[in-house]
Amino acid sequence: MIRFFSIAAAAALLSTPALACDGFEVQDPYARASTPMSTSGAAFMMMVNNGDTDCHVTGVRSEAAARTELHTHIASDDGVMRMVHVEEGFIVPAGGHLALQRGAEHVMFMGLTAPFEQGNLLSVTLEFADGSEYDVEIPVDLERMPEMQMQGHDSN
Ligand SMILES: [Cu+2]
Repeated sequence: MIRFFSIAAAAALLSTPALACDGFEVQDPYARASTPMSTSGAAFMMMVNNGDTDCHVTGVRSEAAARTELHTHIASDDGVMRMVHVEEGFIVPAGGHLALQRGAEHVMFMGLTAPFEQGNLLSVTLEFADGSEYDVEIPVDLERMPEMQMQGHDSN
């Protein structure tokens, strides 16, 4: 029995494409726009790193918009939250995760090629510092409520 399982495990490893950041996965992604007329939108997700090295997400691209960027929110001196492009990218720590959520880190779509409609799937590619990539299909979910810890404030 033990031999059977180890052969199965080896086969599973061989069928996985070689990636430097091979412990990376995206869980529970969704995208939304504020209104049907919006020309921009955002995507949120849990980035999980099951590997033993940090994953450095340096960029993102998609056909869904003219420009797609990694964004976060920062508080300016007067306390107002503003979105900024995070040019250095996101670090997903080894054995850890990074939550992209409303009011914090997110994927930003600017100049939508088509309005976000409920149930649409957006093809998005995440780019890593080592040159590898991760493709994810992100469903548009306009009805999704912000996470509980955001206390109902929708800053997007
Ligand atoms: Cu943004």
